[in-house]
Amino acid sequence: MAGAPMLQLQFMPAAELAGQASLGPDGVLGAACFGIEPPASLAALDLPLACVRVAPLCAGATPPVAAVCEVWTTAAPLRRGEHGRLRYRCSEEILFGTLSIPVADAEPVAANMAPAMQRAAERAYAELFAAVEALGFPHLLRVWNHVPDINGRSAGLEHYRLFNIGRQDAFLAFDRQIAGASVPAASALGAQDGSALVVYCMAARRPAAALENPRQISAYDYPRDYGPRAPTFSRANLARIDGQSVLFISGTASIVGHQTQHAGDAAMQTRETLRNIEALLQQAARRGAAGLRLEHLHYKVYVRHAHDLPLVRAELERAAGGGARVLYLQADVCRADLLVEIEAVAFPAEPESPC
Ligand code: 3EB
Repeated sequence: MAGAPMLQLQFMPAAELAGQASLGPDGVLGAACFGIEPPASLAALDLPLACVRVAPLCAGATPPVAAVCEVWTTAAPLRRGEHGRLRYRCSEEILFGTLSIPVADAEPVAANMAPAMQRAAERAYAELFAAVEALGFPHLLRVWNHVPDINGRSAGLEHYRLFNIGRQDAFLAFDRQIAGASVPAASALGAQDGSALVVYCMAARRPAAALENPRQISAYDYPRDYGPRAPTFSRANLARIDGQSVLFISGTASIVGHQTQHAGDAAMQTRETLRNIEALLQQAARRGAAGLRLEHLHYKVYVRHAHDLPLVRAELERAAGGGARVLYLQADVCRADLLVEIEAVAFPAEPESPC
């Protein structure tokens, strides 16, 4: 539709976002910056900006790119604000928000002696739910989670597993479903020597539809082998925002059923991951988002070992073509045997109108 306030996603060097007058910051709904140190000029903008201590992998870039951004823009009128620790911007229909919770001083939500990481996760989600409910955007569509030292352990449990306990407790405390169509899409990755849990999200006034992958057991039904509480996320979410269909594909890995496939082989893990993403595109097609192919997607690719980048990139380019928009990042993935995780966003075409 001509003139519709379309939601868009762009990847760019941080310096470009900091310097690009045409982008706003007025037209920017929100952004995430991936780098060991975001440029001060960016941090100074009055913008909800998730600062994630994850290194970009921009092979061959001269000069080397120190920080890259994921930038969400819309032509819809925006409001901005803060609610507790959540910084946000919102249009009439969608809210982008971010918050950062220092793990060590996370206060318990309930009177409990849980390890700091579990408390931080429960705090983060409790503050997120309180904010989006108060602001009138109660439907969480998509959440990105960056957990410091995600594969490290405290109190005998991996930090990712502690994170899962705290996240699920917050869902339960806010009377939210922990399975089914209202569960948000998500990614959960590590962050380098950071001390804070960084969460950013998209939330909406109206509900969207979660999708699951028939090749995989729903994450919220994982058996206890992966931790005392299952992860609370859906495989994808299909929403309509500001006159635009948006498909959020969660962080996706080389998992079939509930088991990791191809341990130790980054190329084969990438292929299996792309098969899972294709299965999600088929599910989306059955819900009306027809015609989506791998080459149409925007990707973020998290590679555990930077030296696997050429293998991973070759597989993605073989499947999605050399022209796909891709942000490669070096990050730890939530299972120790996973070498790569890929998330994606697509903007399905509108159904043909009869006139
Ligand atoms: C998986 O499929 C891989 O805990 O929010 C992917 C996306 C993964 C989101 C999360 C975890 C999460 O289980 C890991």
